Amino acid sequence: MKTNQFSSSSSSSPSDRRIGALLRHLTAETDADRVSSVFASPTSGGTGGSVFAHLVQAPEDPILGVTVAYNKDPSPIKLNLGVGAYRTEEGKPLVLNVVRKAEQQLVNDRSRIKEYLPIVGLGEFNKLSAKLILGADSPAIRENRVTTVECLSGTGSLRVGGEFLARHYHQKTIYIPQPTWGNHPKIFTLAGLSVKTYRYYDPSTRGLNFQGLLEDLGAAPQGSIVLLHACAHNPTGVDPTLEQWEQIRKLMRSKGLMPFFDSAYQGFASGSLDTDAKPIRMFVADGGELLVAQSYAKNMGLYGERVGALSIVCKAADVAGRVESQLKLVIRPMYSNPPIHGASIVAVILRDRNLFNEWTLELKAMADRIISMRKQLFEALRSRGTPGDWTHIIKQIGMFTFTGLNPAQVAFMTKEYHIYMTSDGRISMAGLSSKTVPHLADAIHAVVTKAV
Ligand code: PLA
Repeated sequence: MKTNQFSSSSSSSPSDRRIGALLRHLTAETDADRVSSVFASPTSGGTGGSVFAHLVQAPEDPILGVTVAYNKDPSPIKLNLGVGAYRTEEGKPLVLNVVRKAEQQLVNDRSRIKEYLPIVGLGEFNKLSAKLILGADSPAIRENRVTTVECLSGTGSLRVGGEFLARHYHQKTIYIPQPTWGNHPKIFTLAGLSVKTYRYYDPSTRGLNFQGLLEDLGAAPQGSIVLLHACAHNPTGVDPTLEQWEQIRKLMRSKGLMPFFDSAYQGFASGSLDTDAKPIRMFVADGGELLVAQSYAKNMGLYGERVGALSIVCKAADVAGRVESQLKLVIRPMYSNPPIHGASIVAVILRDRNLFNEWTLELKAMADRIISMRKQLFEALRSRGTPGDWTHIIKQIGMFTFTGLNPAQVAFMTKEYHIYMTSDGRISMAGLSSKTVPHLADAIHAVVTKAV
């Protein structure tokens, strides 16, 4: 401990000691002084005002706040199409059968303990997660050039990856699509990166602005980081075709742009885990480096277990080892080490061929139900003669439809029909059911014919 220059240490001179004693005398407090200064201190009890009194009420989160408002609504016909959370035809949250089986296995195993995991999480989970996203025959895995760390779902994986890049990558700018998931800019800014956007969605076609995307990435400074949605783009439901992905890959590699994939919906776009991972695997196949954040929230329905992984594909095994050592320095002061339960569920399912196959069937059933909701909603609007071209409802991919409804129209639907959705007009198709489609179609019909 550093000592005050006037404190009486054995090495100080007699004059220093005298000055020290004088200082202590002049600043001496009585017990009564100490008690009264405790009460005068702003953090103590008593009559003083709160040190937080100046705080303004923060707004609710644009996505999770929709659920807060929904929960407060007493209406029996209310419908939550805000957050991207899968619901059954009965409108109930779903725990997958394979997840129940895996949990039962875990509970029955009396040898299981609750010790801390390593900083990088559950080793088997990490290996299996890399295989799931990169492919079992991935050259990068074979050559040991991938490091995977368990993180707190997709969000945590993005945050850890972002902070790692901010500390160790030469370019600090990340380009995110316009629009994108609303949490992206916040995550990356707080991780220490500077956030810019690239054109992605064209409202006039309700499709991809591919030319704008190529122009913006082409104009990005050499080496910039680029956030790419692996599949089922949120909120637009618009994905590049494989041919377009190939062009994006070529352009990015020619400019040394660093791909950072966000894979929050693997299996939810096409119903196939491998098909949905193709864009990532194209980038791995060229031997270049990249990051990928994986989430098991949606595809295994493990939302609240917070289970995900960050993989960094490197050019060589020794680099991957050093990258991992640095990831540990990012994670340790953030949350020390990740939780054990969710990762164990995933590991049980991924390691067992039968459970894995069962999972793919359940996943496909969820994806198919969402696709059937698209068809039903489209048909319902057509049968009502609702003005406008609604084909984007069946063309868009994944959990969401980006309806094109504006904030005023959304507000009307919430007020008059108790339908809750984000103000950008995004609806979670996974929250719909055959029973609720007519109600939603009535609301959309009313709002577009009413000229809100
Ligand atoms: N990336 C994208 C593109 C997402 O849409 C989401 C979740 C995540 C990452 C993070 O998910 P995780 O941390 O739970 O794994 N988006 C949701 C939920 C489904 C949310 O906003 O938190 C959404 O409604 O947009």
